[in-house]
Amino acid sequence: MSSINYSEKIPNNVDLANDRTLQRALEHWQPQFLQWWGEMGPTDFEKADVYLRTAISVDAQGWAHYGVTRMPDYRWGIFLADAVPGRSIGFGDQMGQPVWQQVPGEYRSTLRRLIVTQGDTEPASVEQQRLLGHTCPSMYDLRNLFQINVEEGRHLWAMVYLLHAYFGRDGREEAGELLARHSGDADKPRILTTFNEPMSDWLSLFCFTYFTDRDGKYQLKSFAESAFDPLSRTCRFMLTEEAHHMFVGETGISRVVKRTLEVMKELGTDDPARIRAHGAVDLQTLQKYLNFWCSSSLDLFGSEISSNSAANFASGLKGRPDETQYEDHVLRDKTLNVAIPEGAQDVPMLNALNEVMRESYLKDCEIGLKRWNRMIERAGHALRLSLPSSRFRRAIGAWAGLPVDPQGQMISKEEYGESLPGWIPSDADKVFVHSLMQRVIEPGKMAGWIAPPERGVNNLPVEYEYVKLH
Ligand code: BYC
Repeated sequence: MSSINYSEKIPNNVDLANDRTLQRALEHWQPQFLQWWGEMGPTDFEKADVYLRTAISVDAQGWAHYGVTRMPDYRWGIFLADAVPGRSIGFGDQMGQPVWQQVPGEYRSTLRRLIVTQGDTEPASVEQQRLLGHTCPSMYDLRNLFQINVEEGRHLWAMVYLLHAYFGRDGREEAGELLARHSGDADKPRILTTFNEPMSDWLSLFCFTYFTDRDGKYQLKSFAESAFDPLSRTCRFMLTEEAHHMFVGETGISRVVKRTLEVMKELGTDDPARIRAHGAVDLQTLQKYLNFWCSSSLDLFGSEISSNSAANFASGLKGRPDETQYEDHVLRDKTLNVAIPEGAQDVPMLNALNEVMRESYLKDCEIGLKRWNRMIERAGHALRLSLPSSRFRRAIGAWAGLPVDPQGQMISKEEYGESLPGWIPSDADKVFVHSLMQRVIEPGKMAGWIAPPERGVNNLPVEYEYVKLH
């Protein structure tokens, strides 16, 4: 087995060089990871030289290095944010006690499951996006896709580090399983539904990075509060990279809206058929993609009423994002009025925390919507993009499988069945969107359905050759 030079090959701040047991475990896992990357990562770009950022430290001023590298040679590092001296548990029944540097036996299997679920999403998203390089709308976008892919790979490393370092043999087995499940696989699918959805066009990628990566932000923020300190520190650092993924989503959709508005102005029409014929995405089609990925991502918060959420909070495993913003961190006496199909119910707050998180997530999602709608309004059009109701098209929780329209109204099953193809991308919509996905790789050039970005990467011009294809 090849040995790894830890100071060069795997940048880290966890003193890997001095932990022989962990080194051996990771030495065993690393070739499996590289094999997985070769088989399931971005297809056909192994030899491309890509301008990528690599995490090299946790220093807020200079945590990343930018340079040209081939993706299989990317240095997937292991970084924990700096320890907070004297950190104590910030919520739940053990509030005020010192945080844990090891996993307490009684929480071992729950914590492992949470870490595995988090870890599972990272390679899943790389698998979902593996073919998109072939249809990139520009070289700038191609580079951003690869940046996201290698960083999701690093986030997998982050979770695998925790499994190897703190969960012994079962942790090592779970780390192996993270590479054995595959997105959309009939026998061994990824754990959460959204991560089994096919992603075969860039409009889906932008919606996914807008909505699904934002769930990532919320889940990582809630782990950043965890009493298990290594998890908290890992997730705090992962959030630094996550911001770029959401940026790709938000600016990607903004650029689509901008281009569509240009075409509408050029043609003097808001007729979707004419906009499509001109090679742009009509806003009605964009709305359907927003409906699809937003509703799918809403499921990722779990059930409205959940005993898991209550137990995870009470035991200190998983807090609320930015826990310090709240006054009550124990929540034993609070209730929340939760709307379920049977009517509104007062639910113990501890059991309603998934819903609390989903609601604040939706508020965060609204920010982009406001921006896009301002662009549409300024261009003089009446249409407004919107988020679907959190009851629409749910597969998890109290509203799962119920016929609810995007405004949140319960309708008949028949009406729902007939209307759904008009609310989410139909087969015909997908065929149309796919027809736009023609690869553009001349530096600085953009596909006709998307406007150029406002600026390039790391102060480089938009026309920079971000990916050198050989
Ligand atoms: N699909 O009490 P419930 C990211 C399961 S994204 C399938 O309702 P709970 C990223 C659940 O596992 C962030 N199954 O919910 C983004 C449970 O199963 P068991 C990922 C689901 O447990 C883009 C049962 O239903 N991180 O990082 O309170 C690119 C009842 O659960 C789903 C995490 O998710 C679903 N949508 O909360 C790359 C954090 N929802 O145990 C990366 C870790 C629920 O009965 N995970 N189920 O067999 C968690 O914190 C929790 O597991 C969940 C669910 C929030 C997902």
